[in-house]
Amino acid sequence: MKGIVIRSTGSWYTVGILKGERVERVECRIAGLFRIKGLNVKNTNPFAVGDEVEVEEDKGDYVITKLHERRNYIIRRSTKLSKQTHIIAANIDHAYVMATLIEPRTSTGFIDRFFVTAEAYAIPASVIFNKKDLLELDELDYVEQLMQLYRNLGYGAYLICASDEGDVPQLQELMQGKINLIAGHSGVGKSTLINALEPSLNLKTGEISRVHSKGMHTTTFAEMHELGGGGWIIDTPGIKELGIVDMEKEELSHYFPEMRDLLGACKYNGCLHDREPGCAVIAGVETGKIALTRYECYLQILNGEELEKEYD
Ligand SMILES: Nc1nc2c(ncn2[C@@H]2O[C@H](COP(=O)(O)OP(=O)(O)OP(=O)(O)O)[C@@H](O)[C@H]2O)c(=O)[nH]1
Ligand SMILES: [Mg+2]
Ligand SMILES: [Zn+2]
Repeated sequence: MKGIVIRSTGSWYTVGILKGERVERVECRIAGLFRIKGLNVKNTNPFAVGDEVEVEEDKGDYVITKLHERRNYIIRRSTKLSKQTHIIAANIDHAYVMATLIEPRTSTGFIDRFFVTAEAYAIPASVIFNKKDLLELDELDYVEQLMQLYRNLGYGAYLICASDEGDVPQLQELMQGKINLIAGHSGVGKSTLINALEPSLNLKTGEISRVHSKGMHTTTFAEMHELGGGGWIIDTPGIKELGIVDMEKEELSHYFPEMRDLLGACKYNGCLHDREPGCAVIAGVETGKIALTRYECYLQILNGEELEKEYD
């Protein structure tokens, strides 16, 4: 039977099997990792939410026996400097990163890294700025500017208050009929938004720590939830960082849409747009065509510990 991984706790997987219009849920174990084709042992989770799998029944037990090829996925380094990787979710139609200016603070670098990761598999992506109600006028201006920047790059950008019913229908419409992923730091309001989209889910939400202004890691497993109007949304546990993986230095600029268009114009083949003379990207930053925050994030990823140093 073919199914889709709806929830993964690490040792048990809930797989949804389509029975006509209905999705039947079965609890599965794995048949023995090394007998399953197509698994990458560097991943901390052999199966991710969204994976399409084959399930067999064995004396009342359900066992996953095969992983179908992934159409795409969002992956990150498990911890800083770790060689292990973690697939956040697979087979996604639209990837949303939720960001907040305060309680907790999300940096533009985090948003940019998320978009780079989505670009690598050409997954349409958007940013949802949440907790609009907490923002002062100058902060609202700043968010508007960021939203304009991201829209100009081809991403969706929304500003909402997840607890305000009026803000939800626009997202409901966008998410209909698709497999949607929502990721972000702990406490930004991912589960709160999903509850607003689908109140019957009644997902657990958590307070923000007064001391650190950060979330308390309330959601602990990624899980896919069915939307009433059709489609799915994948709630994920809050993540601190988004280490970029599976990417070489020369590839990186291809995942910045504003750089992609200029790449042929650099003087040197294999220009990394760092300090090279005649670099069209650096010229683009100087004329303001490329936002400085975006370029700075590019350099951080390029020169950080994240990418394999194949060309050094
Ligand atoms: N003021 C305000 N608070 C919000 C809003 N959205 C969510 N919150 C609050 O933020 C806190 C964290 O919300 P959660 O939905 O648990 O956050 P999360 O992103 O799911 O966090 P993790 O599961 O830990 O990753 C809760 O106390 C929510 O009530 C909002 O738009 N405005
Ligand atoms: Mg949550
Ligand atoms: Zn260049």
